[in-house]
Amino acid sequence: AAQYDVREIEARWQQFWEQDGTFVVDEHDERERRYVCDMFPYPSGDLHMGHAEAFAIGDVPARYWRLRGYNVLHPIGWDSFGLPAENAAIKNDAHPAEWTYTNIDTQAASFKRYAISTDWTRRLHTSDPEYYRWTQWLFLKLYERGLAYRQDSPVNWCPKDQTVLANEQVVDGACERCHTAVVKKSLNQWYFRITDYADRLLDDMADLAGSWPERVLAMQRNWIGRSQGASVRFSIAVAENGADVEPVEVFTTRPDTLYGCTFLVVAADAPLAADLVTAEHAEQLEEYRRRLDSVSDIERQSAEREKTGVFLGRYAVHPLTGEHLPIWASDYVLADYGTGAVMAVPAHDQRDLDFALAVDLPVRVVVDTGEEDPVQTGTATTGDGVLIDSPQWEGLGKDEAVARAIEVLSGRGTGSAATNYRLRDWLVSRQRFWGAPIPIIHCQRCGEVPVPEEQLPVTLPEDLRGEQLAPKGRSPLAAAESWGRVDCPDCGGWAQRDTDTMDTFVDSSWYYLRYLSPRDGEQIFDPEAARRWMPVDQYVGGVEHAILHLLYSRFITKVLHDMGLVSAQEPFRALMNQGQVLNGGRAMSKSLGNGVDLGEQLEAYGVDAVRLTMVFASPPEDDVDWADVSPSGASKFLGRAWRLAQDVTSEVGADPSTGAAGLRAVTHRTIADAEQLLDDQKFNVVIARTMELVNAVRKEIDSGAGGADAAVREAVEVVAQLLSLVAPYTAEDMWAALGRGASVANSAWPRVEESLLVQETVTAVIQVRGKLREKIEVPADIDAAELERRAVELPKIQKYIEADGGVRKVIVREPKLVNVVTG
Ligand code: ANZ
Ligand code: ZN
Repeated sequence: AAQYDVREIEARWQQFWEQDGTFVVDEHDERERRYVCDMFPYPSGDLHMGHAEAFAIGDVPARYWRLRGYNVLHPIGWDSFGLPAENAAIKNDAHPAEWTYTNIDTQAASFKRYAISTDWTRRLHTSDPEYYRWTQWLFLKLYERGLAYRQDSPVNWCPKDQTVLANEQVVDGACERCHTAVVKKSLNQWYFRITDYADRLLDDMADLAGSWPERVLAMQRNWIGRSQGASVRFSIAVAENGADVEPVEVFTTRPDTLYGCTFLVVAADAPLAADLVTAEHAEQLEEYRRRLDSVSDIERQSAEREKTGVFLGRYAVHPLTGEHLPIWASDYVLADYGTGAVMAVPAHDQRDLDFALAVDLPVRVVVDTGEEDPVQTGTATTGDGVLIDSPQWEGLGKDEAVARAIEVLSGRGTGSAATNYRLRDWLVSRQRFWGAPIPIIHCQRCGEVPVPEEQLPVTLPEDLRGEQLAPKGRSPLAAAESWGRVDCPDCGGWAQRDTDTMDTFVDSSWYYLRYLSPRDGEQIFDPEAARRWMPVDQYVGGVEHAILHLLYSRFITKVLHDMGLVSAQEPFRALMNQGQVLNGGRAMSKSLGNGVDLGEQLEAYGVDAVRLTMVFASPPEDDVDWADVSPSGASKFLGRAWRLAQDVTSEVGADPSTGAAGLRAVTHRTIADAEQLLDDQKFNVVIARTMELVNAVRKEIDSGAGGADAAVREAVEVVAQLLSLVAPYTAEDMWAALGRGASVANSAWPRVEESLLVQETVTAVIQVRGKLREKIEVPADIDAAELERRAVELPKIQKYIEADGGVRKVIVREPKLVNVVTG
């Protein structure tokens, strides 16, 4: 008998799909479209188990929709700019492109073997000049619209590595890599004005509810952090020397507690603190600020951190009572949130209370919450209650009091309703080499001048390598003097290219649009194609991108929408976060030594078995523990399925209604359930049901009419189609063995014969006055009302009821008993 030879099958079908162009999209195909997009990989080494899981999962909807008759786009590309390539180049005295494109080739070969249903003609790499040309074009469009700007801002700086560090790279005030104390340094940086889109980014999430994981939406909501409240202006009491100081604005979510404000606190590191401090206190502030440089924002806001601060020697005037309130500086107030200043209400805000108790400032209760006195307990009373000792809004609850306070303040011109966001503008410049150069020219005479569009792309110099790329306090591009020196596009005078490159999150914020016309030399993407394909119907990727990548992509899509280039307001209609692949209950890591090599798994069990194992292990969003699964079991199952196709002897097109009715019922119930399960993304259960069907067919072949039964053919064809979603090699080979040719991937999803979906029934007993009078067959899931209706309507029961003097009461115990009480 024929053998299930995985290696031979893989080689044969991989070649077939490539030559056949099975997954190449026909743009003229006017069937309804579906766009499935996987978060594209970063080319670090070969594919790993995490890729194997994510791409196996993403391929299920792509292949399913293809079978359902949609014109499906499922592209692939590489997110190929970024630091690892640069570090490898420094170490190996090479150019980052060498490492990058070698790894891409390796991964591409693995992807082809892994048999993802991808249109390879659309492949892209963000580090190709023909791609980053458009990343630069996008930058220029944002610049034109006032959405890209430059500003001096404090950044974390490692003096040893001579580079900017992200907040996450600062650990206990030191560089995560070399443990040198990190300093704050002011650098001129490029930003994208994503804060202009904060409201839209928040409000449009309503359309994503239900089709994005709720936790991702919650994380985005929290990151944007919109709070509603008031801004309140405090004038500054005139000092003895008569110096006039600007009023201080604060943002508060609780203007109702204004009468409880007993002091003001400003961020010690904000310019405001330096503006406010009097000469006598200046030195203390300076000393306090020096200590602050090495503390992260996260530590500063931690509730556990001991509260410290310095008095600035100045007083604010309470806008309603005229009382003089001392102004302090502290590190628990952040410089870049709100206005960098707070009205402290120690009775009702814990951090303010901790501070008041630490430096001995008064506490005034203005909300009666029924809780104990905050000074006694050390716990601020934050619960809901009734406002007290607050003349204009005494007796009101919180929401009414907030509204009333805003009204009063507005009336006096000392405050107004205000909205504040946690979201900051997006810092996009990097002093690194392997990224898209920022397409701006700095001219001595004209200032910032955009590179004219026809001069794009501004390509990276090819002659820098090794040590020349190492960070030296400025971008490595600054060392490429001949590259940087240009004539000003405006005045022709002496000018210099911007030497920073863009954050790689810019590259990945729009790649799903480039897939639509990846070779377009005239425009960033074809707006007509975007009209046809956008938004992406199913986006698949890890939850580690829940905030930044998704937020940036949503932002850029909205900008492109505003430019009239894409009608969609949101890039991704539905999002699926696959779980992680663990080994022994823990993430795979070098230090634990529990890594599993994908290549070895594929060698040992074959592609289909690994893919099937990934999908079968759990629902897509759950983790897969490789220590708990059985790829060898998967491989045996696939062999069993494959042999069914070898055993079918009936003709193609044989009428299944002539075959075994029992098997047909199983087949059609399986198809109907699979449709539902696929819609609900319970892919693992689809596989379980396929296994049951395989068992049923085997039993039929071995005990019934054997492989000649037309119902057996029908069932095995369905098995091949279901398996094609996760085990494409085996499925194609079965389909061919069944005489159906190629390709199962483009066959038509089987139609369910409703008449074969026999419902499960039970026998219900009907009594009149406790005596058994009738039995009927009813669906097992019938409800009480329906069962009563069917019972009472029966002519025989009607007769008994009439004879007994009518219905007094009906007792129903669905689905099995109805008792009619008469008389
Ligand atoms: C008075 C008050 C009374 C406050 C009260 C709270 C409770 P969210 O909701 O996160 O926006 N705040 C304002 N700016 C701040 C800054 N730069 N650093 C640290 N804290 C700041 O928080 C808004 C509240 O956080 C504001 O409302 C302010 O304290 C504080 F019973 O004002 B509140
Ligand atoms: Zn100029």
